[in-house]
Amino acid sequence: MLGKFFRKPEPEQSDRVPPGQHLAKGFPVLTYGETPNISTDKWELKVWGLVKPVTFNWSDLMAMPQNHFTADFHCVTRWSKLDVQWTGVKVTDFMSHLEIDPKAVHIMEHCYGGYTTNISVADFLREENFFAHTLSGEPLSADHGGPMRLVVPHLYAWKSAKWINGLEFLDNEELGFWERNGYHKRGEPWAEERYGSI
Ligand SMILES: Nc1nc2c(c(=O)[nH]1)N[C@H]1C(S)=C(S)[C@@H](COP(=O)(O)O)O[C@H]1N2
Ligand SMILES: [Mo]
Repeated sequence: MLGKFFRKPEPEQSDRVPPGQHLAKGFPVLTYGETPNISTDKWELKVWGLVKPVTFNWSDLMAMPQNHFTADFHCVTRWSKLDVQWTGVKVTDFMSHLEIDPKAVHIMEHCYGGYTTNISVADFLREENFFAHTLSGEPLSADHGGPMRLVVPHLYAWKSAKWINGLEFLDNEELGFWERNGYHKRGEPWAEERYGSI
């Protein structure tokens, strides 16, 4: 698998590449199904379930503090990309606008196009997670999840929902698309949580 699409990590990078992963050349696109085309003036993010329901639009997100992020990206199909440069809104800043029922312990991420993926509130509420609208200084392209995606650097990238449009707060763990199809409920790359037990 090394060669055209992958390269071996430099020694100083190797402790940042999880077991069983290779560094990708470029930034591959990994999408199941069609790529939705959503303009910023149509884009919305709804929250519902065990939370006070609210709908955010593009200007709501732009009015929140904007930050630059450098994050490593690990796809379960065994490619990783280090130091991806993004701009967007920290999940913790976004969450300060929500009134969450304390019974909420899990979240289903929903996307334009119907993709879903589940995450615990604890994994979601980490300081390093963010909503991204800019990649390497350019507006995030549709194939990488533009206009807005989630990035959860500490889990396999299938948890980083592209074209995100909903967060459903739950009192129990439900499974998203890949999780129902044999992938791990949590997906921690350093523990190689690739596949579920069923
Ligand atoms: N809506 C949606 N989000 C998604 C996916 C998808 O198919 N649909 N693929 C996931 C997977 S498996 C990976 S590895 C990353 C890929 O992001 P990229 O295409 O920007 O590299 O997006 C994740 N988020
Ligand atoms: Mo992936």
